[in-house]
Formats: sequence, structure tokens, C-alpha cells
Amino acid sequence: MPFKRPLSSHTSDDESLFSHDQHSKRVCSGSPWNIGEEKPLLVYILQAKIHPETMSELAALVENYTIERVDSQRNQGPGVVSKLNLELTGDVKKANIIVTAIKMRQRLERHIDWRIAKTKAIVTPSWLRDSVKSGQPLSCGNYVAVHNLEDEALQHCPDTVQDISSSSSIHLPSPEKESSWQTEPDEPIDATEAESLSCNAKYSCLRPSPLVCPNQGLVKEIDIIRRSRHIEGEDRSMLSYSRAISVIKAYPHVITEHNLHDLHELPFLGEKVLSMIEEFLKTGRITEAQKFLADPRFQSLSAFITIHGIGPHSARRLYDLGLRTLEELERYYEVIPGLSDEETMSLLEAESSANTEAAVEKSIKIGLALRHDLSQTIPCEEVEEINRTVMRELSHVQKGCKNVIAGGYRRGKPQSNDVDIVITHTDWKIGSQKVKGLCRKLVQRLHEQGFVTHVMHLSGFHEHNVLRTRHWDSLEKALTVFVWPHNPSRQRIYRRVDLIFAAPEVFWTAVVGWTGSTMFQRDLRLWAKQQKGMKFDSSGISRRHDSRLYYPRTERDVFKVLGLLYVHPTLRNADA
Ligand code: 8DG
Ligand code: CA
Ligand code: CA
Repeated sequence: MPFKRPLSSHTSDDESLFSHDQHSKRVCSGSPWNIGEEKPLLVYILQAKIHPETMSELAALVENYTIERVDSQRNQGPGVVSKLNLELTGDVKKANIIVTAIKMRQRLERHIDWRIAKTKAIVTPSWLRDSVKSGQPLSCGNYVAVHNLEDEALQHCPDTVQDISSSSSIHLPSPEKESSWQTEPDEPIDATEAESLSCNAKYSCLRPSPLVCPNQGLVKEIDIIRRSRHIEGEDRSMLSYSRAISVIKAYPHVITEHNLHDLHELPFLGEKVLSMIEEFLKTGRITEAQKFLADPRFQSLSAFITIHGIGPHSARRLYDLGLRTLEELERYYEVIPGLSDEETMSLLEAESSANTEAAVEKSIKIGLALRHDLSQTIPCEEVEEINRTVMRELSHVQKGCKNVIAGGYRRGKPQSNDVDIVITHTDWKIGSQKVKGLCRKLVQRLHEQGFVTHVMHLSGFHEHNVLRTRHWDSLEKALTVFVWPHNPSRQRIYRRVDLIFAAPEVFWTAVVGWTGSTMFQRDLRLWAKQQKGMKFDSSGISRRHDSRLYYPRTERDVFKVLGLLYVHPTLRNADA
């Protein structure tokens, strides 16, 4: 194969990501492909979907790599010479490892017979780059190219470091697979995988829940009743409606009088909800929902809880004081609409003031003052622009971070109420130290650059044990107000941006938790607890009986560890 040789075989980005690892890899003896072995490791590079320049880069990596590397920092002492013997092959059957940019089975099958594919380790180009960099064939687990072939890739991987994690009581992470270095894992929905989910399963994390379902009008109507229970503090009843809604969200057919009886097969649809559905089919309305919509108390309380910091309990208290409208709330809190000079940046200095009454009141005042802006939804293009800006500023504070935009955006919502960005550091070994305290530093930087005007809430790692019961998780996070600095060509509108920091070991649990939806996350916890004896939240997964911790290395791993089929983010819309 006549490949053009590039000037350099790797990018400067790669240098920074892996420079630490180069000096800390274990020496792995006993590998069939390792140091000093004569037999070369045969590499087949599948050209499809790989740019010609990348192709020559990869080929050069293989062809050049019978190099000797003196690594004076290894445990065995200075001067140990390592050799990795790679050889290109054009015969897929002979290959020990297949490198490809293809991710989907169907696509791969156009080039390689599936039966052969099942006998090989099929990995992403990053496996090759990283193996060459580290001087040894790395574990394939993080570089699996086609997820249907994950087990096979592990089984046939010519790696030498695979067992580090399994021999430990703690699931040790290692460098991630290629796709996870990107801002957003943008895998398409795998139809076979989606079909394996079941619409009548008891847990929403086993059901496929699209953003908009065939019975969305009905869902919206039932959601009014759910909201009424929420604002009145009737949590049990609210949860029943949430469950009914989530079951309907996953029901794939339009409900009609003809198939109404099929709904009896579905969980959580009791007599009351079924009769409401019947009424909706006949009239297009549910009387109880309509009554709430017309109820002044419902209207007031619903409006109050749209303000950040006002939950149902506070809303009812304010209502009992005689307040009815947001304008009255403004006067009560002495707020001037559109103007907020509340000093919440001081939260950055305070040790643990995030939940004091004064801090909550400040955030209510900000929420009220800026409510006309904050109630406007954010188009996904702007979500991405905010994310880019945040990450650019973060790079000035700490190099080597990566992130995923979570929340509704990731579930496919075209318009979001806020932006949720989950951030970690790419260095698995020292990443958690790098991430610690980063939240404050980033917010400080964003404030100095004029992007963040307020911090509504700030919390740190140390809350883990103390406030476990009151919080979703123990991650370091800042709930901020973001604004584009003065620019005549751009509308100056305030946006809510949540910045969540996770150590590399819990990055993917954080992404899953913060991707939601709320009901999906609730059922992940319930499933973990009831079916697996495990504990799940955004800050980690543990086994209950011995507190063993699990550190999933990819998002798919989160599902795997919990014994679940993977659910694509756009099928996690288990709320209205
Ligand atoms: P949108 O209203 O913002 O458009 O939709 P969303 O993105 O689904 O709502 P969200 O209120 O931004 O919440 C995103 C997910 O994060 C949601 O599934 C629930 C979860 N979540 C919070 N707060 C917290 C929290 O403090 N910790 C954790 N772990 N998750 C949270 O809303
Ligand atoms: Ca959100
Ligand atoms: Ca949010």
C-alpha cells in the first residue's frame, strides 16, 4: 500500500493528553506480543471512513514501530529497553488486530465478514496511536470500535495491561476510548439495540422513551395533574402520575378506543389514570386537569416555582402570606425587574454558605429580577456556543479537561431551559486532584471575563456524607447565570448554566445522571437498589453489601455495570 508519510505521527493534543502516561506504564511481561518477542503483531487497517492522510499516518506508525525505547523511569530501574513489533497486513484473516473508524455493525459488514470480525480485536485508530506511544499493546476495552463486538475485542485483544482493573477491588480506569474525547458522544441510535428495550418494563431505564411520543397530548394533560400534586406537596400521588406518564411516553402506538384494553398490560396505569385516558380519547381533555388550569391557586403556585430557589413548600408559604403574582413577589423581595445587583459571587469565597437562608434568598431575588430572560428557552446552537466559551475559558485555568453537554440538550431537546455541562480531566491518574477546586476557579475566571454574573448555588466534594439525603449527588458544581458580554450585534440575555465537575472515575456516571431525564435517573437508582444491590447516583456506583466502588470507563459501561441494556440518550425522555 503506497501511503504518504506525514511529517509528524501525532498531534500536539495527543502529546499533552498522554505525556504523563508515558512515564508511568507498567512493564508487562508474559505477553505474546510484548518486548523482545520475534513474532510481529499483524495490524489490518480498514481504509473505509479513514481520511487518506490519517491512513498514511497510521500506516507509518505501524511500519516505523520496531523501535527501541529506553525508559529510565520504569520500576525495573534505568536502561530497560522495550520493543513493540508491529507489521501491516493486507489480509484481514491473518490480522491480530483490526483498526477502523467504523462504529456500526452494518457498515463494518460491508467490508469484513461478520464471522471473521467476531474472531478479531477490532479497535479505533486511537488504540494504535496510544499503544505506540506507550510502547506496548494497550487493553482494547477503551478502544472498542464496534460496540456489538466489545466482548470479542476484549477476548482477542493482544494487550498486556488488561487485568489491572479486574484484579483490584476497585475498578481502575484506564485511558478512554476515542469517542469519549469528543465533546459529545454522537452515536446514532442502534435500531437493534433500541428494539431490545421493552415498552412494558417496570423500570423506565428499560424502556425506550422518545422526546415526543405518539400520545404527547395525553401526556401533557396528565402532567397538569402531576404538577398540581407537586406544588401541593403530595409527593406520593405526584410520583404515581410521573410513573404513569413515563409508561405512556414509551408506548409506541397512538392510543385509541380500539387498543385501550392493551394498556392494562402496562405497569403503573391504575383504574383512575385509565379512566382519565378514556375521557381524553372521547373529549380531548381531562376534566380534573382543566379544573387545575383554571384554579387561581394552581396558577399562582405554578408561577412561583418557576423561580430558582422557590420550591413547592416556599411557594405555598408565600401564597399563605397573601401573595398571588410574580409582580407581588417582586415587591415582597424588593426586586427591580431586569436589574440584579445581588452579590452572589461571594459564594466563591465562602466555605459552605451555599445553602444558608441568606444565599437562597439571594438566588430567589436574582431569579425574580432576571425571570423574563431566564424563562426564555435556549436554542441548541446557543447551548453549544455557551459550551465552547466555557471550555475555552476552562483551558486557561486547567489544561487537559474534557466535557459533555448533558441535560435535555443531550436527550435531543431543540430548546433547553438551561445548559448542563459535565466536566472532568483527561488524566486518569491525577485527574481527580486536577478537578478538585476547579469549579470555583472556573467560575472566578468566567466572572472576570464577564460571562458569569451570578452564582445561584455552589457546592463541593466535601458535602458527600453530610448532606447526602438532601442532595442529588456529592459532585462539585456551580449553578450560575451566564451572559454574553456587551456586544452590539448580540442580544444580551441571561442564561442559566450548570457546571458540574466529576473525577475521571465518575465522569460517566455524572454524565448519565445529569443527562436525565429525572424519572429515568430515579429508575436507574431504583433498579440498582432493588435488582442489583447497588447504589447509583451521579457521583458514583457502589455495591451495597461491601461498598465496592465501580468506575465505568465509558457511558456504555455505566449501563453494563448496572446490568442494563444501553439506552440512547434520546430515548431517556421518561418525563413529560
Ligand atoms: P431543561 O428544563 O433544562 O430543558 O431540561 P433538563 O436538562 O432535563 O432539566 P435540568 O433541570 O437541567 O436537569 C438535568 C438533569 O439533571 C435532570 O435529569 C435531573 C438532574 N439534576 C438536577 N439537579 C441535579 C443535581 O443537583 N444533581 C444531579 N445529579 N442531577 C441533577 O436537575
Ligand atoms: Ca437542563
Ligand atoms: Ca440544569
